Amino acid sequence: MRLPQKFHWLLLAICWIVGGLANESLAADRPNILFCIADDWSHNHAGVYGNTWVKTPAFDEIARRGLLFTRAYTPNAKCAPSRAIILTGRNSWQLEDACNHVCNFPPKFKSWVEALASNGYACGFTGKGWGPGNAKNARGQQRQITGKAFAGRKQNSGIRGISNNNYSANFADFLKTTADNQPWCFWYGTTEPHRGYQYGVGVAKAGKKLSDIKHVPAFWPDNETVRNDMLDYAVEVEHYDTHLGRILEHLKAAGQLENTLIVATSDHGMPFPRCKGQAYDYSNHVPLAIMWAGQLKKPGRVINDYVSFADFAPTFLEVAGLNSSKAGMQAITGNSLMDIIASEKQGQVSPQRDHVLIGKERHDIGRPNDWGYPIRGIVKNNVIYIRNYETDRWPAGNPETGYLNCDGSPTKTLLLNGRRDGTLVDYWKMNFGKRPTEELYDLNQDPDCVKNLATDKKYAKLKDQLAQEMITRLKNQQDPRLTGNAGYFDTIPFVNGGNVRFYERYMKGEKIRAGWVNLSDFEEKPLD
Ligand SMILES: [Ca+2]
Repeated sequence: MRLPQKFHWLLLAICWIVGGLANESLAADRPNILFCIADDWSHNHAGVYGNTWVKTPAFDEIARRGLLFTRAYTPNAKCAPSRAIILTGRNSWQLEDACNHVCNFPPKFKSWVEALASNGYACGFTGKGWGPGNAKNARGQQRQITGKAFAGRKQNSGIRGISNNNYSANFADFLKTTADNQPWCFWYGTTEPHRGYQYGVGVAKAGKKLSDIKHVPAFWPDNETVRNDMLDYAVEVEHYDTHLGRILEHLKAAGQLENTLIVATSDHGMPFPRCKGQAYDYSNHVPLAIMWAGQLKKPGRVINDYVSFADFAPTFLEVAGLNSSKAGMQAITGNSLMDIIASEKQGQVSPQRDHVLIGKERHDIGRPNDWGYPIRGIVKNNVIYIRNYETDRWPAGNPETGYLNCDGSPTKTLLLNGRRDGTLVDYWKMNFGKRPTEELYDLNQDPDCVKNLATDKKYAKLKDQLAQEMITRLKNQQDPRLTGNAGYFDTIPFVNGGNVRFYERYMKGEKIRAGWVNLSDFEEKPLD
């Protein structure tokens, strides 16, 4: 039976009204999401972890009123791939081009921010979102992959190397644009403590002392240069924390603290040799605190579960009442953290969260053919197992092209000069030298990962178990490197045209800019 035309209109009107009411009540129930991400901040470098030379009162407050995670890891310790994992809930080896640094972000991988934006959330960001690289949709238009940019407010920190983005004021601007009953998500992304730094500012301006540092990682010499470099990094971490504190104040003033899920972390570890861009504990292990004042039971819990950056996307979808297919996203590999948030337990909350997978392909260029340095690894029971797949390549990049996968720094310069004059050759080897196929570190005894146990017979069984578990899990995740297409990642285009085929062009004498390293980082001749 055909309904008369006017009944069609009536039915449609009823649907609009009921649908609108349903959306509104859903909106009122859905929390806001505040995602706070520093750029290159290592695990343990916050007061609440017991650190004495990095002051982080805002992060500490989030942990005290929420949850502090002791085993949070990014699977890939470089800006673009790490952020791609956060945005999609998939590991970097499951993200095609977005596995690599400076890439095209495939349009097929929708981000949770885009999913929330198309499901009633107001979504904004300030500072660093995803990148470096291109994130365009299938029609070639710029995506709002971390939301709409808020960048109008500027300030001068008085410290060279710190951005003039007044992050917290930009957040306040965003908050003013949101409607009363509309949930929102905001991505607060600093460019601190990414380099460069103003050398000596920690001592000269921030009142720090070289003796404040209780432990210099065993893979660097303990001297004034390194300690200054670490304190200058601390000043930039504190800049992130200062704006985090102001953002919390804005939330309190707006009466929105209770209904906001706050996640505070970093994309990966510190921008120092053998840290950022590698796959050791200082590379992938990051600070993480989560607070949801209105919902958390037993705040102040310390969580020892292994959690991965792939777990964020499903968490945010769950609190927004979505799943990956409803959200229009690709299948998600991570597991929502809501079981931990809703629990009253501390320590190990979920027995299944007993490991994380880590790995990388190409980060910065500078090797022949724009090749990467492929690694996969697993962290379990405080042991890291690492497999290096192309051991003829240089882990931090070729010496004659400036070791481009290690940002220029006073510590890097010190180590490079120490090889040249023969005083720090062993340190240089740890930070820049070629590596064996397998590495195994016991984090209980050796948190700095300097004593490789992979050839120690006592650990042979454990090493084989970890290797087998890693391989099985990666195959289940269809990692091309483990499923017969290992060379795939080296074929992905590097999208900064000025630096494509850097090695070949530089070796032919072309002067190419590589602003993130120092001119003195380039060795005069190849070292092998
Ligand atoms: Ca970074």
